[in-house]
Amino acid sequence: MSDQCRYVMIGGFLGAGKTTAIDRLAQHLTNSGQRVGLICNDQSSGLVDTALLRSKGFSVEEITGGCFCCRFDSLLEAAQNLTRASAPDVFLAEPVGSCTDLVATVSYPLRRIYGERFSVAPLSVLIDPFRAARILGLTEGRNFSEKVTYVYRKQMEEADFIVVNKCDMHSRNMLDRIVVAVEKTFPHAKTFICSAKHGAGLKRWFTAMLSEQGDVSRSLEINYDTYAEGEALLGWLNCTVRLKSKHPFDGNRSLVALVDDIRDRVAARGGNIAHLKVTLDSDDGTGTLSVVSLVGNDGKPDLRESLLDRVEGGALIINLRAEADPVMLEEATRGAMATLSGIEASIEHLEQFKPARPMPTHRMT
Ligand SMILES: Nc1nc2c(ncn2[C@@H]2O[C@H](COP(=O)(O)OP(=O)(O)OP(=O)(O)O)[C@@H](O)[C@H]2O)c(=O)[nH]1
Ligand SMILES: [Mg+2]
Repeated sequence: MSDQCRYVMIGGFLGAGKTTAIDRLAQHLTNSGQRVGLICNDQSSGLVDTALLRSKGFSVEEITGGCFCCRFDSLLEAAQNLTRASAPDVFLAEPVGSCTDLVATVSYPLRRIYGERFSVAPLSVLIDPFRAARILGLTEGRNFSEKVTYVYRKQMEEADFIVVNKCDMHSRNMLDRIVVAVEKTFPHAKTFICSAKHGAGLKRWFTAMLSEQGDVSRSLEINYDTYAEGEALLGWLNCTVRLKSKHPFDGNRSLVALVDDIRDRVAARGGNIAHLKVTLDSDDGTGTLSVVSLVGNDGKPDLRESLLDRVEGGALIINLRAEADPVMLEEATRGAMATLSGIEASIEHLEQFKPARPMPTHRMT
């Protein structure tokens, strides 16, 4: 019997639905008797995604302080740790949402150097129809600046599979227009339409992802200066806060209010939110969390996971990514936290920065 494990990477821009899809796929594989190991990734520590996926009972490793391509050895180490802990049949990895050139820097090196250990799945890239429609020129509205859009387009250009997610939020006509535009611009890619959140349209994509091989004959042309400048236009904030209150409060409502407030402050100062996600773990031992996400300045807070009872405190994690000055993101976050009425908030960790230039460990074409 082969010891080869399947390595599946689900990419896509910030907020496209990668973690939601990985949760679904991990559940699907677990239900069919396969063991999964999940790998989250971020430029900094304190990740909402790790907290969310661990709360579902999955084995999760995280790589912080740089993307998979720049921390290739950490990616292998994470896979080894998972192998020791739970011997996964399938690894599900979520790269940073501002990252591209993953085939040349992760998929090929894994195949060429560690091909005996990993059978590498085609690269899937998820897109949010609302954002993609603007970037593809189908709808009007505020876009990210040109260099950020460059990164977004490169993500689609290198994808084997382009997955139009969040189909539950859009008309069939709009989804068809997006698919036509995607197939015209990126004719090499297979397209899928699904709702990771509601579980619609996933079967065909999952089957292809678990059985097909990626196309190794193409190589992405990319200008690393433009890529680095695009990433550096994004501001990043990761923050972990201890909340305490004398009186039990509704953690779900408090998080929704906090997200609304941060969004208003960032928008008022000209920032363009890519994804703002927060989680509150009440530390009551039940493993339940409150998780709220907001995608885009026009987005509404989405309470994706709820605490069942009122709480007296807990660990709050805030991950904010926006096209904005990171110092402003810190001011907006601190300002919003100060208005949490009756709740004492002490910051344990806060980092804000612009992602550094990507310096891949390997680049193979
Ligand atoms: N309506 C709808 N919402 C979705 C769907 N998939 C994901 N979302 C929502 O989109 C938001 C972002 O989802 P995530 O899965 O965190 O996105 P992500 O790509 O992992 O984001 P980053 O890790 O920050 O890059 C959350 O509010 C999700 O609930 C979908 O199919 N339909
Ligand atoms: Mg995610």
